[in-house]
Amino acid sequence: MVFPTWVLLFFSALTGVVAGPVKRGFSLERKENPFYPLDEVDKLEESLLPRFEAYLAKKNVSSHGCTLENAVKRMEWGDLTVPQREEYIRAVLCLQSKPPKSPTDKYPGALSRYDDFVLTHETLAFHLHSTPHLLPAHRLYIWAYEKALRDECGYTGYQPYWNWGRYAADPINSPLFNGNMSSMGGNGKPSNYSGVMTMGFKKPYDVIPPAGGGGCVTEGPFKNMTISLGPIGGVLNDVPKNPRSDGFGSNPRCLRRDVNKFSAAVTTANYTYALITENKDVEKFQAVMLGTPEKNDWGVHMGGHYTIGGDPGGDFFSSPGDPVFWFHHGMIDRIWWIWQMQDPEKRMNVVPGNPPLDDVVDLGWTASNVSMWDLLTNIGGNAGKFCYIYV
Ligand SMILES: *[C@@H]1O[C@H](CO)[C@@H](O)[C@H](O)[C@H]1NC(C)=O
Ligand SMILES: *[C@@H]1O[C@H](CO)[C@@H](O)[C@H](O)[C@H]1NC(C)=O
Ligand SMILES: *[C@@H]1O[C@H](CO)[C@@H](O)[C@H](O)[C@H]1NC(C)=O
Ligand SMILES: *[C@@H]1O[C@H](CO)[C@@H](O)[C@H](O)[C@H]1NC(C)=O
Ligand SMILES: *[C@@H]1O[C@H](CO)[C@@H](O)[C@H](O)[C@H]1NC(C)=O
Ligand SMILES: *[C@@H]1O[C@H](CO)[C@@H](O)[C@H](O)[C@H]1NC(C)=O
Ligand SMILES: [Cu+2]
Repeated sequence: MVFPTWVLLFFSALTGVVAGPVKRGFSLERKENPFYPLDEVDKLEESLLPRFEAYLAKKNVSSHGCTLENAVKRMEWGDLTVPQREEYIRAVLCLQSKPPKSPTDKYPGALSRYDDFVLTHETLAFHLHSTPHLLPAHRLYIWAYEKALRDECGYTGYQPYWNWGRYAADPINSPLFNGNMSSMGGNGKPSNYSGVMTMGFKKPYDVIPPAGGGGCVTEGPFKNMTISLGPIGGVLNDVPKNPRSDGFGSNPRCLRRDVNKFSAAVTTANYTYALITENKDVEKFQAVMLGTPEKNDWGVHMGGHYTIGGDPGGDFFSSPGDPVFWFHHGMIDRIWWIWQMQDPEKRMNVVPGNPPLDDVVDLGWTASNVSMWDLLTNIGGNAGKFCYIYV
């Protein structure tokens, strides 16, 4: 059968079989969100993918099998459908209802499997936050939590993240904090706390000003959540003291928050973009992210924690006790990846502080020990068990 030329052209256009090589770059295939157009960080991420893809193409993936194409997708909370958000919330509540695996005689304050994770962050706080470990240890920590949600509570999705900039102008009315049953819970009730001092910063950053909340969260799926461990660091002055001096005793109390616009203002997309693009070495990137008192700059890490505030969110040791912690550190993990993609040849294998080759990240009962050097890539790290991207 002979077809006229236009039929052949039409057919080839339909199937994509056109003359010459077809370049097929990897794409995130983000769905457009009518409420939140892509910001400059999202666009930067997209624009760096071809570079990262070219870098990965030179690597031998047969030892772990992870590629950009088969990596799972961690999504922004607001890009999940409402049923997907509800499924995630159910899994968190499930983890909070399971018995702990940590030894209860030693840590009577750990009342649930969820608390096991909080306890890890408390007992290993200095190990997890040491200069070389901060980024890789939190990467492992989030992954282990995601795995527990999936393996122990039947969750079928992946850990969502919080793109701070999306909600910075009005965090209380965001899908994350609006207090409805598909949010991560609302603001705290009004309380009389007078603000929280910060160390080393000048006005107006010398204090986290009260933002109208600070009391118990009374709306949303976590309104009945019991906080038990801690406080250890302590932020609000009227949180009952833990019965044990190490903070590992049982101290049942409500989840408190002060969803704070003032703090969120230093997490708009332009701050994150500047952090990622202006700090070429990893020491600088990590330091600026964590805050620079000399420049009176809180940095996005503190900015995000202080947007949640309260108890235990405001306590350095116990902050994972607020279930939004995982979203915040997901975003930290995401921007580390975006920072790496700018120059993958140089940045995929560096951490600050020059740790030894046998350095190990130890999460206690939360995960097996892993070489710190095997935690630096989300594509094939942790012996291939890391295989995810942020979309
Ligand atoms: C890739 O890695 C696998 C497994 O580690 C090894 O058997 C294979 O020889 C490597 N291939 C190349 C081209 O280096
Ligand atoms: C809760 O808030 C989200 C985000 O604004 C919205 O999509 C959802 O429909 C709300 N749910 C209810 C029950 O109002
Ligand atoms: C705040 O303090 C005022 C005056 O001391 C008191 O009347 C009020 O009950 C307090 N409110 C809360 C929520 O503690
Ligand atoms: C909280 O507990 C009360 C009393 O047991 C119950 O009626 C309510 O449904 C619970 N709400 C949530 C969101 O867990
Ligand atoms: C980000 O934008 C805000 C508002 O326009 C501005 O005040 C702030 O200085 C900017 N920050 C950076 C790091 O450019
Ligand atoms: C994990 O690493 C720590 C620190 O290096 C070590 O003390 C501990 O014994 C290791 N645990 C296991 C199970 O290997
Ligand atoms: Cu931490």
